[in-house]
Amino acid sequence: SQLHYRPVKLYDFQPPLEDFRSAVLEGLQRFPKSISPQFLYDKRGSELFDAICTLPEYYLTRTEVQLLQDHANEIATYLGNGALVEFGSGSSQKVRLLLDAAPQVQTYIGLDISRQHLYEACTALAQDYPGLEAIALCTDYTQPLPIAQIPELQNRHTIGFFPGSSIGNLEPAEAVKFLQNAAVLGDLIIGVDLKKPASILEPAYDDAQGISAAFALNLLTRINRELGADFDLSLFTYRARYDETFGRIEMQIVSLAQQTVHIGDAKIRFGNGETLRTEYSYKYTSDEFQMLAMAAGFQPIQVWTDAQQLFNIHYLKR
Ligand code: AVI
Repeated sequence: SQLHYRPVKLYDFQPPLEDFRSAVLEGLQRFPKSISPQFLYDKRGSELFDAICTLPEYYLTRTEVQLLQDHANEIATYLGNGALVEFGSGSSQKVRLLLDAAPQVQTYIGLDISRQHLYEACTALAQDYPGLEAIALCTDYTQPLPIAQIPELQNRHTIGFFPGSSIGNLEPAEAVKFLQNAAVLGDLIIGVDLKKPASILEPAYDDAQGISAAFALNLLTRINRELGADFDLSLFTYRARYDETFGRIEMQIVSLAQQTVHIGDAKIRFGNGETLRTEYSYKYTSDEFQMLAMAAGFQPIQVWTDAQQLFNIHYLKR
């Protein structure tokens, strides 16, 4: 059959399995235990995250999508004909709202750690936008970008797009580092979840259907499968709490017993009630986030907010 779209080019800088093993062992030997949220996104994890985005309690996605819809034309005027670079592109759904409003954009580069999910999403995008050059860049976006190895990123006008408030999963110092890396490319359109009462935030991260819990606990399933571990999923539970002092949700897996888990040759002990942090999700007021952006060398020039003051989209000029 005839190809009706340009094939997607894949640049694969996916970190090796060894990095997963050492990160898991290192994180489980720490106190308190913690593992970086990037490892939540295996195939199943990416699917569960997509399910979270449609939950009634998880207001973030629908609010941001509405903001993008309401302001697409204005945002498009900022885009010009630059290449769009999306950080943590996942299913590449939100960027469609920008592409619809900015048909002059000819190149899309999706950046994500989850290779298969990324490639499928970029292919679907290429099929739906036949004129578009879609490029899949599998990499850890918290690290400096391998720009020297990607001709499509060199000597051209690019605009970053970082929706979903994923910046909130980085600690503030890491967030500044990320922003400094992103500024190497150009301006940035970034979604940021606002501070709000715990009564709204906590259900968003611990929903009635238990999808948020399944998303976190899937990390243990992944460790069992990929690293040959023996986590007993019935002996762990999930918890999400808003810490107002730090302005962050803390997501944890909690051990329901004193127990020892094996990962290959390593033995990891858990006390009864001991926690393993899977994620922080920092929340920022508009002013707080703009300070952070300025610390990274950006100049905040526009911010869009919904009527309920739930979510911000910032336009940052480099
Ligand atoms: C991807 N990131 C912005 C989500 C958040 O809201 O912090 C991750 C998430 N984890 C559980 N629910 C959502």
